[in-house]
Amino acid sequence: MRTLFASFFVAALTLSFVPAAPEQENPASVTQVVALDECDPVTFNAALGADFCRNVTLGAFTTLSDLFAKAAAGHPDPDWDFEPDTVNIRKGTTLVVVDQGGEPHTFTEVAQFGGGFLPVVNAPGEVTVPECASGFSNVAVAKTRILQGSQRQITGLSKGKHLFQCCIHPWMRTEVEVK
Ligand SMILES: [Cu+2]
Repeated sequence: MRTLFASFFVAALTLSFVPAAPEQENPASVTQVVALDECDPVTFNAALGADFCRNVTLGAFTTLSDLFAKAAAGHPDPDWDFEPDTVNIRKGTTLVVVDQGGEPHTFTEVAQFGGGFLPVVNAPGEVTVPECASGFSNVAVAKTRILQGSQRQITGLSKGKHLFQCCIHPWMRTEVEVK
């Protein structure tokens, strides 16, 4: 009897033995870029539709006509911005781009910085870059869109320099250097 108990005990021990968890790999590193803007909900939504701009302005905002006027003068509003302007990452790092502004943006890789798809906010004489051509009717552009409060993850960037800009507000630019 004692032997039987002993073998049960051993069996129970064996069954309850949980192999040690495999060694944790280093979690993939993540670097964040934020998209910022100060759209004025009243004037933006009157022109562009309800909920286009969902900014909680807390007193800091730019009206739609001011945004257009600044862009036309060649001095686009600096509150429309990707931060940081330059990012240095190692290969394998995930880039997470978060829209903390009030309106949609795109984070679109381009060969050369240039104009977006809305001539009204391009700098004078600035030509739309091919990667932004046709705006959201182009699936390739639409896929790079980031809505308010959401994020886009970019993985698999090759070593070297990568340029990203917003196809709506083309002065929003970030240069990513992958080592
Ligand atoms: Cu934008």
